[in-house]
Amino acid sequence: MLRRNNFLLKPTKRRRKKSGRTVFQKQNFVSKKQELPQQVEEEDVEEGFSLKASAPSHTHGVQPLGNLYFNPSSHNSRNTGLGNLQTLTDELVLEILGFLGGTHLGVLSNVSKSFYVFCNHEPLWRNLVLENCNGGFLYNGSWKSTYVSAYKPSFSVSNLGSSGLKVRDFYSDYLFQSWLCANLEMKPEWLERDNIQRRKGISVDEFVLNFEEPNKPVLLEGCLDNWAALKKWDRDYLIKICGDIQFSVGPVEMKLADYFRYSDQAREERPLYLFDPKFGEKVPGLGSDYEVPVYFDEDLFGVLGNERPDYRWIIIGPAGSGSSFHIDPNSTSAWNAVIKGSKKWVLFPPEVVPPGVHPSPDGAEVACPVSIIEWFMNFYSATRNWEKKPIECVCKAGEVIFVPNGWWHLVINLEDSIAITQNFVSRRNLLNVLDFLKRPNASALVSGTRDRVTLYDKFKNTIEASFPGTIDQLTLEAEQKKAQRKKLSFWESVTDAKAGAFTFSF
Ligand SMILES: O=C(O)CCC(=O)C(=O)O
Repeated sequence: MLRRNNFLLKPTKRRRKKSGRTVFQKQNFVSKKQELPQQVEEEDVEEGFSLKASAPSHTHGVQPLGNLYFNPSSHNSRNTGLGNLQTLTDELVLEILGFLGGTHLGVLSNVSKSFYVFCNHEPLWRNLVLENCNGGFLYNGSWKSTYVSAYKPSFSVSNLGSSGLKVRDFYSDYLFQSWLCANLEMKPEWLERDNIQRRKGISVDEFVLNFEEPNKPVLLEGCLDNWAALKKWDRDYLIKICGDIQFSVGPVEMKLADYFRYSDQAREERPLYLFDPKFGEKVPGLGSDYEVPVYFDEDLFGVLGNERPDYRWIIIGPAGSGSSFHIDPNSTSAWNAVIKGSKKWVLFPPEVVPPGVHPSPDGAEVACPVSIIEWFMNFYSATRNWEKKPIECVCKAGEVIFVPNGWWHLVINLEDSIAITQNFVSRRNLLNVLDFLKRPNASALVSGTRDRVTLYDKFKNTIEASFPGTIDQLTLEAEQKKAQRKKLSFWESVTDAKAGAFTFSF
């Protein structure tokens, strides 16, 4: 994960700038619940960012580093309060504090204003809770107060977390950006572009010909109309049917009621996301409330029965939660159906790596911005002038998006959302999947199964036994297509050369 050290909110046309450093005044960020300060001019508001209605009015007083230049004394209490540690970057200070337990963090927060701010950094307390409580926590307005009420129940938690002290003259881009990303509304211009193809009532053949075969995304409307889930799945129903069953939520397991308690209150940059691949086995009633849309009926991994890699997930999360850029596992394609809420999608074709995303050469790891909102702030506008623009849309309840194999995608929930997604292998991507499974670094690449290395042989042999001759037939067809493409590009090259020669001789 990358976090930009310098504050990189786009300073486009912003006039308050000194000494080349980006300057942000908190007044430029307009909270719905806050009155606009008098001195904020209208253009600033239009070009600026809006804060969520629920955003706390300050983050212990932390200001972006550029604002230091407005301070006549040039005094940064971040440094004075850290003593000899002031030469360390903010990330390093936080990394060191991450080794401490809750008691020591609490004690250290009393040493100076600076330690107060650092030691109250919510992600430190989040880690402590997630490492120690393993899902047995009841979220209590902030991570610090959740920790304290779980481990120091005799303490009063009313003065903890975001309602704490406000420190003067503390400047840090890192801490400011972390607060900003947790509290920023999606800008309307990030949601405007809607260039995905939409279809309603098309036949399976049309879907295969126009979208699956050419590996293009499409948004399908009206194909969930018979899903019971669409009518039944509200919060009360889900809590009732799921009872005490625990679901995967990031690194922990949680009961649904406890997760909703968390997601109702959480205001953070990367909200925990409920993403469970075993929901159908855990609560069979959930599995029977939906059926696979007819376009995705063929799923060849099905030949492996219970030994297939994870393939279906229930996904629940609040506004701001989502999935940062990735390509789906094992070269599968996917569909994602929204049951409640709505999701903003940004997709790039396999040959275009999204800006700000850095896959390792073997594809096993991807470095990307710390959060989805940070990607929008720092990289989204770069795609405006790209020739190969991303495919984008907002997928609403009752709609399904087809995500072809190999496509990069990012998803952010625009409101509390519930969705089902399934990854699948049809004849159109069987050869891709087999190629992927037999890569030399399969043990690092293959996911959702313990059989990372043996999966290739197992899958290939079972397909051959179940559908004899299919792999050979698909291989032959692929070779024929390749030869045809080569022929075409020969004629294209002749035409190009001619055109070039013509231009030259003119
Ligand atoms: O957050 C989501 O709904 C998207 C999930 C996703 O991208 C995936 O399952 O690959």
